[in-house]
This record gives sequence, C-alpha cells and structure tokens, in this order.
Amino acid sequence: MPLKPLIILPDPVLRRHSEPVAEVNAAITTLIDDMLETMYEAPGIGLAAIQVGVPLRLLVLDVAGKDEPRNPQVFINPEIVWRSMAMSRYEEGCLSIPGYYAEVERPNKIRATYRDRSGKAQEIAAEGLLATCLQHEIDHLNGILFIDHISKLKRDMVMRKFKKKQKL
Ligand code: GNR
Ligand code: NI
Repeated sequence: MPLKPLIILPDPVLRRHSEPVAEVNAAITTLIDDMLETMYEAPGIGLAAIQVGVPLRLLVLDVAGKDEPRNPQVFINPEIVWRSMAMSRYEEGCLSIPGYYAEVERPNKIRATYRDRSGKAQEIAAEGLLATCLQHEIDHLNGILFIDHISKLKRDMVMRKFKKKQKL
C-alpha cells in the first residue's frame, strides 16, 4: 500500500472543487487504504482526497487519542445536514500547510450524511474534535482551507511565506 505525496500550499489543486464518488469500487477502496496509510504516516487526524491530488468527495479521519486503539473512519460524499448555533474554537493545522496553526471557530455540533467504505448510506452526529475535523475535511472537498476562516492579514502572511518557500 503506497504512501501518496501530499499537495502543499500554494498548489492551486487545493482550490479545486471535488466531484462525488459515483461508485465505491476496488479503485476507491485502494485509494481509501492509501489515504489512511498516508494520514497515519504524516501523522495527521484527517485527510481529504484532494490533498493527495484526487478531486473526489472522499475523506478519512481518526480522532482517537494517543493511547487509544486506532479508529479509522471513512466518509464518501459527505453532506452536512445540520449545524448547531453554538460554536467552539480549536487550534487547527493542515497537512497541506505544514507548521502553521491557528484558532478557528466552527459550529460545535453537526450532523452529516455520507456513504461508508461498503457504499452503505450512513448519518453521524459529531461534536468536539470530530465535528471540527469533519468540517475541516469537508471544506477541502469544496476548495476551502482553514486559513480562509482566519483574518486576511494572517492569511496573506501565510500565503507569502509558502510562496517564498516554494521558490527556494
Ligand atoms: O492533522 C490534522 N489536524 C487537525 C487539527 C485540528 C483541526 C483539523 C485538523 S485536520 C489535520 C489534517 C488535515 O490537514 N486534514 O485535511
Ligand atoms: Ni487539512
């Protein structure tokens, strides 16, 4: 199961809108396994397909604590169907923006529909870190990055830094 290279800011691929997965076939389950391996190796707690250059509405995550057993979760064609009014703030990072962290405010609880890796329709109620991570990953499917939720001043600073780094 090969590791996939991660797409890094300012690569415009990260701004692409991802298309729905039509069918959960062998190519998709292989992609899921490669994405999980890439996420654990990074290490990260979530990964959207576009971060490995595949513009499909597919993401993996694992928000289990350090000392807990692995809990890989797969979301195909996820859709947020409800958001709480209550918000929470988390310090977020992104494997596509390595080394940069900032607080982001998002709804504290959400409900989402999706298909699992067997193609079965599912619905999940998420809160806390799971809700934050799921929203961060679903943003990726729409070409949105967590730096789009911070001030323009900070975002411009991050963009400048990564454009400069790319040239070196
Ligand atoms: O590894 C990751 N950590 C993280 C921390 C707080 C909020 C969101 C995340 S997701 C991130 C991995 C990633 O970039 N997923 O797209
Ligand atoms: Ni990310």
